[in-house]
Amino acid sequence: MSDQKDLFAEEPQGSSFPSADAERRIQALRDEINQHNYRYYTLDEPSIPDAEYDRLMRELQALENENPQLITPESPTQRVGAQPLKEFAEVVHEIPMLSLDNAMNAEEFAAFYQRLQDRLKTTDDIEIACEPKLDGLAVSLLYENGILTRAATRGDGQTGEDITQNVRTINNVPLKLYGDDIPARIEIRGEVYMPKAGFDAYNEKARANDEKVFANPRNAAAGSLRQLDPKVTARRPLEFCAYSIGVVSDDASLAETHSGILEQVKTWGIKINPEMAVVTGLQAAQDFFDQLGEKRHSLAYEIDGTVFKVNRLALQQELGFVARAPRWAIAYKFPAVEEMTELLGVDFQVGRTGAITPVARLKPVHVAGVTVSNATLHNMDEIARLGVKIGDTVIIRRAGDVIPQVVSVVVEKRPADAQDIVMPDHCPVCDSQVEKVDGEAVARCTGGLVCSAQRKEAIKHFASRKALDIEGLGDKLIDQLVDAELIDSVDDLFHLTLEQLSGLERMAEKSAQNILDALDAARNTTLARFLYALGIREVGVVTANNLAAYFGFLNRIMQATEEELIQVPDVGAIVAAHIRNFFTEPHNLTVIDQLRKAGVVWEEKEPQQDTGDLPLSGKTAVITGTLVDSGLSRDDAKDLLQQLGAKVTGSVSAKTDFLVAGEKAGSKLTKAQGLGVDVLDEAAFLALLAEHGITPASGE
Ligand code: 9MJ
Repeated sequence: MSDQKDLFAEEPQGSSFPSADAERRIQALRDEINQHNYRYYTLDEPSIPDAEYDRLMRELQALENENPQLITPESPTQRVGAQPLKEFAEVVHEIPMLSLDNAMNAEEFAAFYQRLQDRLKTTDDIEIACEPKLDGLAVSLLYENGILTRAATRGDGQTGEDITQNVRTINNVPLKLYGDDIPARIEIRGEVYMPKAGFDAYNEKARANDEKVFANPRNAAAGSLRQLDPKVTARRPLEFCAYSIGVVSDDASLAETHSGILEQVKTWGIKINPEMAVVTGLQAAQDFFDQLGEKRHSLAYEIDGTVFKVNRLALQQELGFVARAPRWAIAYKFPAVEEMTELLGVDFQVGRTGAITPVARLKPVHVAGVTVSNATLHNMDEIARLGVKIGDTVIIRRAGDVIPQVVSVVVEKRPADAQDIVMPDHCPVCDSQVEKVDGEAVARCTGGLVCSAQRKEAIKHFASRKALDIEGLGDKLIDQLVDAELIDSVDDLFHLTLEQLSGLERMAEKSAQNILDALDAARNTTLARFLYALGIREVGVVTANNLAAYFGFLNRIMQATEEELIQVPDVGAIVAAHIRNFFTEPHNLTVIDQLRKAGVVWEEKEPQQDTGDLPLSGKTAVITGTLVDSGLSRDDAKDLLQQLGAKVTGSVSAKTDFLVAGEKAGSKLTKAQGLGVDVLDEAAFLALLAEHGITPASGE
């Protein structure tokens, strides 16, 4: 192609010429890093630990620093770094980027299929490529001689914006294609989107920092790509997934089907959607739609429907286009996840730690197959941010299994008598003063254990599965017991009698006895469970485990100073202060004493010392999913990692060194991928253990 830039043709500009060794090593490192990127981002099969990847990148960076004349734009070191733009340049698409017609229900989809058969003058079943419809921003990537030279938004389909600098920061977009038969020039089209875990993590952080939150992952993707400063985009967890090609040079030898082309694109290092399938006939396509609809909420990213495309390119050509959309494709939409309804009022719920959460009471509305009548409003800062008043028409969004959210207010529909939402200054349950600590978004009831709402929540937590696991003692029963004033605090549970229990409404004597038996069994527990059950603020299962492992004895934890506490993995200054405060509160000491007197026991032992020179010392790991092959429980896996010196925490963050992901790994895996955290599957995890002489199958 005449207009191609040959990026390799430039003369070295440095004063000294690099050694051939450096040049070869740089090339080898780039190839190796690209290979790892491909395995990680495209195949989802990471091959090396993070630390090794970092080492390769650092070596490349150092060599490039020494030999700046060898830096090329497609080097993996060059993703971020461009200066902020004043504005985006225009890009005229050589082939317009089409939009898709929609089908909103099965009839409309059947009508589309019928039109295909009519136009193709056939009654035979048609081969259809089925793809999840990603809800992000359509983007075109132009590769010339295998190198990403331009990325553009769809814009109006004819003209888009040049967002090359921003797209270069998306880790799963290869800066250089590799593999065989790459055309001299090829445009790859697809969607840039923000996976749900990245979106949630981003918003959570933004909410905590009082920054702008995104209403949905699509806005998040669009907002992130529209940044003039690529460094901002680089911090957003975006991904690209290809779903078609645009302009392509004559040397290309492409497959004859849409799905075949995408498979080729995949071999060049570009992600395509693993849910994609090819089916034959209307019924099979409708089945794909139904199945994807069921799976939708468990996917790591938002989709708003299924895109169906006639698979054979020859048939696509025969069908042609109308206006801005091809006749051979359709977007068959799922029911909306956003709906409009009215905010009837706001309730204030009191949690275990006294946190008061405003909850929107809504005129019931059907959202994505579920009737929604409540939605969380998080806290008063969120209410201020939304600018919402009682009586407002609001947009509700339901995504996955998360609690429905109020996304925004339709201000034009605000009635004249709309009322401000005011945080009560007294607890709606116990009437104690409500306080708001400066710098914290939450307001809290100061009633402590005087507040029956807090007491109920504390007892529910104590009895819950990961705490003392008292079978049969569910939320409703605890409400009943507190309301009947049979229990006041957790230690009272162990003094309940058969008579008291069976005197409760809808409680047969047999069930009452079962509960007493369960309470008896729960007396034998572990230090970690007991600690977790106490409900100390911000002490979750992982922190409780770490505290138990570090100190070994409850008394040592109770007497530990904040300085000692922060030595424990996962414990920072804030958590240490919460732990200290908890154990200085006389009431808590009484409850612990009473629990011991009631016969609650656990084993205590000297902790194992971490000498700091174990193989995984200094590494932080997270374990998720089920370890099927080894049959190890997550607790066992954790013990083994801890034996090797690793710190094991419960949630993935930028500080996580690696994630062990078993089968059915969910949001932690997506979050890890979003953050670029190294992921070990079970085989890699077992290999890591084996490397350090641990083989669980042989009885380790
Ligand atoms: C999305 N949004 O996932 C197309 N899309 O094809 C898929 N969009 C598309 N295909 C042609 N999977 C125009 C748009």
